[in-house]
Amino acid sequence: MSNAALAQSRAVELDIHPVAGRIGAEIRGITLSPTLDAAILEAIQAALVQYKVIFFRGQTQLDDQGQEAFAKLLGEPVAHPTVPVREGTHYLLQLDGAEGQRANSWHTDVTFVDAYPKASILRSVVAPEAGGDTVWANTATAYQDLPTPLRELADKLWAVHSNEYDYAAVRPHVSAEKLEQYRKVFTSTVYETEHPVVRVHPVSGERTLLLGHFVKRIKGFSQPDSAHLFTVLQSHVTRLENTVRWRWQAGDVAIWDNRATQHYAVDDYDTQPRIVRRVTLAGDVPVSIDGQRSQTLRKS
Ligand SMILES: O=C(O)CCC(=O)C(=O)O
Ligand SMILES: [Fe+2]
Repeated sequence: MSNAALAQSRAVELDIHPVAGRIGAEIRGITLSPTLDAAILEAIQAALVQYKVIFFRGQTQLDDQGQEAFAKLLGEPVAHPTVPVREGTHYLLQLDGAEGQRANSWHTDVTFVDAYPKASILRSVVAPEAGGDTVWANTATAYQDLPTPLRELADKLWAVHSNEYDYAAVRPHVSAEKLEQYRKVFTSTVYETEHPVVRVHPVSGERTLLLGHFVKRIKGFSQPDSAHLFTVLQSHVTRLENTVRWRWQAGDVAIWDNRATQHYAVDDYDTQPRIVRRVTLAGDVPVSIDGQRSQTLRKS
């Protein structure tokens, strides 16, 4: 759907303030709750597809249960496939900086499974005074901006995504013991899934680049060629022109379209406390531009 059509389909007008030129908008004047009006929800869904990540400040009324109940209004919440949920909740994943849970590596959530989440809803519980921002990248504009020969190559590529990747490389400050503990839990089941590098967005019809740190290799290439190709394409995703950066306050909620973005949590807050909690919503199996569906190759 075009942006104009999306805007027209909105039943109510939201108070929307774009944060960056190509991705991200703050929505003001809304109190997120499990009883939010259907017309407002529809407008939020449309804004999410259009802006790809939307921000709501000051949602301190939400506790864990409130976040889970609100999430149900936007889709079907799903727990992480391997990491246990937070005690007393059904779907919540907590990321605590003090526990070394610092997602400072570009990724799309859970792409090692076929029907990976369509959206994530992240709530800041404790925010550093300064630092600990999160950055999102627009994988649709990244695709659109590729030079034609590279875009034509990307259109044909498939990549294998796995939850068995280089943990040490993305968590350099974590103790060896914590790292091993985390790796064991995260890979208690090992997944490998083949996705098209170019995915057609099921709602907007946009073509998006589907990459991020779960990519293990590009199909049909040697490991070194695979790594080079990945770097070239991934570097287009993370160009600053495609990004938006959010400076958190406790109570902020960010919701992103996980089918059209990657994100990175900046690890510059040292020992300051930082806690965020996430609920993800069930997604559908990606489809390539020629109509082929992603496939899980291994789950063991
Ligand atoms: O800590 C953050 O800001 C983001 C962490 C993350 O990658 C996620 O919640 O999916
Ligand atoms: Fe993430």
